[in-house]
Parts: sequence; C-alpha cells; structure tokens
Amino acid sequence: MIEIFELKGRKIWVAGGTGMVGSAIIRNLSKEECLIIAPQRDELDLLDQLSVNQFLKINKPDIVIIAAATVGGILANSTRPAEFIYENITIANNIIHGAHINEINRLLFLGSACIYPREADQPMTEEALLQGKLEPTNEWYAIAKIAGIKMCQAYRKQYGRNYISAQPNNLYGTHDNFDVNSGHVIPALMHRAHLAKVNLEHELSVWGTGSVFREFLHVDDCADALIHLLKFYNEKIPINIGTGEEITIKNLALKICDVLDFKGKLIFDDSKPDGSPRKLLNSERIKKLGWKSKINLEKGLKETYEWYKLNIVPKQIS
Ligand code: GFB
Repeated sequence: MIEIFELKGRKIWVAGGTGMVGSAIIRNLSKEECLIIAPQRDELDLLDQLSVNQFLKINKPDIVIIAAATVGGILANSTRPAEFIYENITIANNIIHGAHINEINRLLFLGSACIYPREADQPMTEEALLQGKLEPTNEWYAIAKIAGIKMCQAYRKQYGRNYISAQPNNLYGTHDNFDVNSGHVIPALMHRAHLAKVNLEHELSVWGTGSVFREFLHVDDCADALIHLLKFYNEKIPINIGTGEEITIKNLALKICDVLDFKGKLIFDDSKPDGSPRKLLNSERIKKLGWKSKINLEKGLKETYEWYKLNIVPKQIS
C-alpha cells in the first residue's frame, strides 16, 4: 500500500513557473486546492544564493518543485556549454541547499533523459545512470542535471529529506521555444515548416541525417506525472517519465508536415549534429505507481500547432 502525500492546503513553490514545464505544472495543480507561489524571473534571481535563501525564509513553502532550468536544443547545448553547466548547477545548488536550511522537507527536482550514457541499453532503466560516457552534444547540461539528482540523494541520505528527482524524455507542447536555432526539434521544425508554407517554398531543411530515434512527451503529460510522483513517490532513485513510443526524426518531420499540410520535400542537413542515436526510456517504474501518458504524438502536435498559430505567429519571429 503506497502512502499518499496530500497536496491539499499545501503551499507549493514552482521554481520556473513561467517556463514551459513550470506553467504546465501550475495548470495541473489548479485542481489540487493548494497555494501556488511562482515569482517571475525579474522578481527572484535563482542564480543568486542570498536572494533564494531570503525568498525561502520569508515564504516558507511546504513543497518545492524545481522546473527552472537553462534549456535548449542540440545546437544551443553544444555552442553554449558554459551557460548550460553554470546556470543549471547553480539553480540546483541554490534551491536544494536553500530548501534544506529552511527546513523544507519535500522537494521534486526535474532531470532529463540526457543524464544516461550515450550507449546505454534501450529502453534505458534508471539503473543505467553513470554506467558509461555521456552524449557529447549535451554533456554539460547532463552533468548539471546529474549533480541536481545527486544533491537530492545526498540530502536524503545525510538529513533524511524527502527529496526526489524525475527525468522526462524530450518535451514539447505549449509555451515552448519556437526559435529555429535555439529550440528543440519539434518547435523548431514546426516554425520552419510554417514559414516555408506561408512563403510558398518547396523544401524543408531538417538537421542531421533524420535516422536517429527520439521519444517525445507532451508537457501536460509531464506535469501530470510530476504531480503523481509528488503524491506517491518517496525514494532515492530518480524516476523515468516517458510514453514508451519512439520515432525517427524523418518520420517526425513528415508528421509535422502533415499537421501543417505542407507538401514540400525534406532536405537533410548533415552539417548539423544528430546527437544520441536512440534515447528511449524504460518507464515501468512510474507505470507501477499507476501513471501512464495520455496524449499521443498526433494529438499533441495538432494542439501545439494550434497554440503556435494563436500565440507565436502574431509575434512574427524569424
Ligand atoms: O530536439 P533536439 O535539439 O534534442 O534534437 P536532442 C533532436 C534531433 O532532431 C537531433 C534533429 O537529431 C537533431 O539533429 N533535428 C532536426 C533538429 N531538425 C532540427 C531542428 O530544426 N532543430 C533541432 N533542435 N533539432 C536534447 C538536449 O537533445 O535533449 C537537451 O540537447 C535535452 O539538453 C533534450 O536534454 C531532452 O534530443 O538531441
């Protein structure tokens, strides 16, 4: 029998509440009758340890969710390694240690599927962590995320804190970054295909060979899983969150073209990196806790495109 950690009546700080994952968590938490606090970036600098400590001391949340991170697609990860390692380690360090010294006993840290070795057996179980070399295009981000996971384990071990971590696979959905250079594959390809369509172009450029596989998780599914874990999970093992389905980048690009009704030809740009050959998570552990994903890729892509047309197209980003 699993013990439930009640969220009703609790004060919850969603760090990164204005980002893609944080805003999805806040939408999901609205049905839980809890009090949510989520200061904006200009109200609280997560890279400043004193400000984070002060914020925790004054607000005393019962629960902290760390959805704040410096993120980006494969190119941003490989060209901005210092920002990715420094900012992500500092955010984890400031919030996890700050939560501890302010006697906050429940915390959820968000990892990433890139914490696993590049050559890990597929689908990747939680036990694959630190069993081999990382994928070089995102090792900086991965090391920072591994550090956050290890901090949760260390504070659990030394101080008995109820701190947990979870790693979703490649996320997409509303409030994503649709910039063609710094975004992840789904928003970047959606934006590029939309521009190609409205400019009556006949080709869509896809980075890499298109032959590598990815598993995509809708951000609302991710938020749902995280809330489920807050209620039902209290162990040191960082837990996987995936759909169990993978797709090649070529087939993903074809699906995006379908959703947009873009009839052009795909051109593969192999001057850009492919990254990991495969990155499928074994999500049996979270399934055993009674959670599974509900939003399939077709539905998720359609909804994301509708959101994009309403929210991004009017801003006319290039
Ligand atoms: O989404 P993405 O940047 O993340 O790229 P990763 C996934 C695959 O899509 C790669 C290809 O093989 C890319 O070469 N791709 C094709 C594109 N066209 C595009 C495009 O226009 N933009 C982008 N971005 N990719 C990320 C990590 O790796 O995984 C993050 O870099 C994070 O840190 C995330 O951990 C989960 O799956 O390669």
